[in-house]
Amino acid sequence: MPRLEHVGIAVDAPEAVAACYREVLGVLPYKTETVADQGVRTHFISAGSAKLELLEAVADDSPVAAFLKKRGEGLHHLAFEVDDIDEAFARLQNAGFTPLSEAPIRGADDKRIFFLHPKDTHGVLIECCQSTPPTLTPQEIPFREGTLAAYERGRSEAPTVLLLHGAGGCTRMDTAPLMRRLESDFHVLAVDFSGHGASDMPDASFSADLFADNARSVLDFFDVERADIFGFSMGGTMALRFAHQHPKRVRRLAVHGANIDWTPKRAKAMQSRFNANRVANEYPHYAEQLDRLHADWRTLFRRLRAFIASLPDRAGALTDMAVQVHHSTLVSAVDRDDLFPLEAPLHLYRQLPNSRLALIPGEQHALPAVDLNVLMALLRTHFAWS
Ligand code: CMX
Repeated sequence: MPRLEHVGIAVDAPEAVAACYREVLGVLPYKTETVADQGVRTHFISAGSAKLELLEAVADDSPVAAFLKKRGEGLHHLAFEVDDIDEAFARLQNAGFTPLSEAPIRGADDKRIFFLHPKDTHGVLIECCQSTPPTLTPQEIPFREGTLAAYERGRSEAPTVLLLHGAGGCTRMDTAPLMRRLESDFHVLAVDFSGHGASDMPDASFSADLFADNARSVLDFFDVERADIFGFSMGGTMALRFAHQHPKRVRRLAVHGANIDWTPKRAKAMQSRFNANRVANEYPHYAEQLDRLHADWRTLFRRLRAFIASLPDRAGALTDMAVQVHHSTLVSAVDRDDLFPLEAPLHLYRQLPNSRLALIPGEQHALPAVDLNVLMALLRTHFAWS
């Protein structure tokens, strides 16, 4: 179902309006962006699950200037996020609505948008929008003999959340959509683990210490003393590892799809996902994506298989570690995960001394398949808890 993404408000003086919402909501705009071809400057304010978009005219002949002249400051449009903007455009046009452009166009905030004529929508201008993947430019961080790729969004004065992706994934594959959703309230950092994405392949073999050290290097580089950490799957285990090693540097934790109870069966199931020849032969589209996103995914897969093979011997040590992580931790998973059984999140939840459990309806382990609205609502509640 489309979700209310933002409310557009036409304003004469953005500073005065921002000061007003500071009183009402307690926050200031987190981002300003000019959409030159529409003659408008946008100022985004976080309002929980949706945003306010203050619209300031930057050209006298712009539609927002005309709107302000005719109606004065006030509600300009409601924007609903849809899953497939082209499908929504065709469907609503066929249903008799009048789109105000010939096709979806570029909007603010890395979105594709279109408007519907208010004559068909009872006088309210309605926008449909779809987020496009953000332009993520990595920053190179020195790490041991090579570099790590790290990503930063949001305001650096806001509380920091560090996002850790899963084995064989990377920021662009796994955690980028979360960066976009969290950037309005948090200073969001993400890193490609060693050997993943745009980070260098390390000389050392893969280990929990190596990946936890990746997390430490990112926080050090951005001068962040303490952060909330979200980790998906292997990233979840690394978040726990980091919190265990550096308890003072972590405020809260959230782990999704993580497993610490490594039986030989679970290790085998995970390893079979990293069979490079099978992926190349049976899933050519996935292989193309891996080619694009990792420097050398075949070597990455080979080294992950070796790392995963070592995990059943470490299951006891991982459980010993978990019982000592006292941070408030949200353990989440999909209820019919196709990789790990329900016992995996339950085990982790029971070992962690200060954890909450959330199950999200779903069948696929992969983070991009999880209902982002549900996961975001859980994360916002968990991380914003004072
Ligand atoms: N509320 C109610 N009615 C509105 C309206 C509004 N905010 N804006 C326009 N209308 C009405 C107009 O009065 C007009 O009515 P009539 O046909 O009866 O005269 C009709 O809708 C069409 O408006 P228009 O300006 O003549 O049509 P255009 O196709 O030239 O432009 C629109 C339509 C909505 C794109 C433009 O008016 C506008 O507001 N542009 C700014 C868009 C904007 O906010 N961009 C920032 C980024 C958006 C984002 O990413 O969220």
